[in-house]
Amino acid sequence: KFLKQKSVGVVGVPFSGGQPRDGVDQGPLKIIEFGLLEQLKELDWSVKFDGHRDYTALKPASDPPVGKLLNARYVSAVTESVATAVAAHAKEGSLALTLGGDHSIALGTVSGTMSVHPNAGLIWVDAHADINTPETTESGNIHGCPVSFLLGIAGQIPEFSWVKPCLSPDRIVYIGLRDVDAGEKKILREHGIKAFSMHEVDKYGIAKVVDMAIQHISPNLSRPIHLSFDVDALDPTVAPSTGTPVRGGLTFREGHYICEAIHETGCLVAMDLMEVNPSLEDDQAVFQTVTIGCSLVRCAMGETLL
Ligand code: B3U
Ligand code: MN
Ligand code: MN
Repeated sequence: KFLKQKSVGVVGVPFSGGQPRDGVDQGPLKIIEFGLLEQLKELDWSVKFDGHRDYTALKPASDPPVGKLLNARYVSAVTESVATAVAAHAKEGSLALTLGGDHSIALGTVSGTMSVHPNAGLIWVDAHADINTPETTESGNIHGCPVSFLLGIAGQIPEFSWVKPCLSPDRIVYIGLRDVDAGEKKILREHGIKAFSMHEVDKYGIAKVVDMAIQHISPNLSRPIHLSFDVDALDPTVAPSTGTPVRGGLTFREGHYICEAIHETGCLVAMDLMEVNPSLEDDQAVFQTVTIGCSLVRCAMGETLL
């Protein structure tokens, strides 16, 4: 409906600067290695992939904290480049699929999507709200902050001057939350942001939750949808290899159901798969996490059970 052709532009972002743990930059390489591109071709997508990006040239020689924010200059440069890459795919009428890397990257992906589809709705599937401001963040890790930048509530940070507020509080919805900082809860409340935590998933069931979430950000399927999927939304028993696992997450089927239902809307224009860290846990855990990542993407892009 909002795409010009059944074509996907894949952006591989081997970047970990939005958080302290090494290895999440290897996520996109592992996912591609496991055959995701071939799997998407099987589903009749025409696939464009120019290889993983190399951001070493963007790394500043010195990147001292900006207030509490860590690696601010590096994160800013990388996410600006991601925004350009995603926007280019979107302009051509292709679906933009970004493989991370840590979730700070979504500052770029969502900016890129919104530059072409300015009224798009954002579905953020995550254990965390990632909506800390430079003021409220306790960790200083920017992967906990991208949503505040997108909403324009992060204040003026000169290092991020390229970021334009491109999201309104009524065009984002969360699914899967269970580890939200006190400051973030306050922001969610004050801005009236719709969020389905694991409590609501338990209460209503995943089908009803996804239905309400879609209806909220794309009433009667009137708006394009950007799906930003953090694998830590899944329970650590099904996706163990991620930097900040939190117990009590989405089951294997709940994660897939979200992607299947979003595919059925016909409104998906962009997807992020973030926070797969192949250096955490053992080989079997990495295999589980990478394969579930691939199958979530396939389901969002049209794979069905029957
Ligand atoms: N809210 C905390 C923790 C966190 C956010 N995202 C992840 N962890 N993955 C923070 O650091 O802002
Ligand atoms: Mn996240
Ligand atoms: Mn998370």
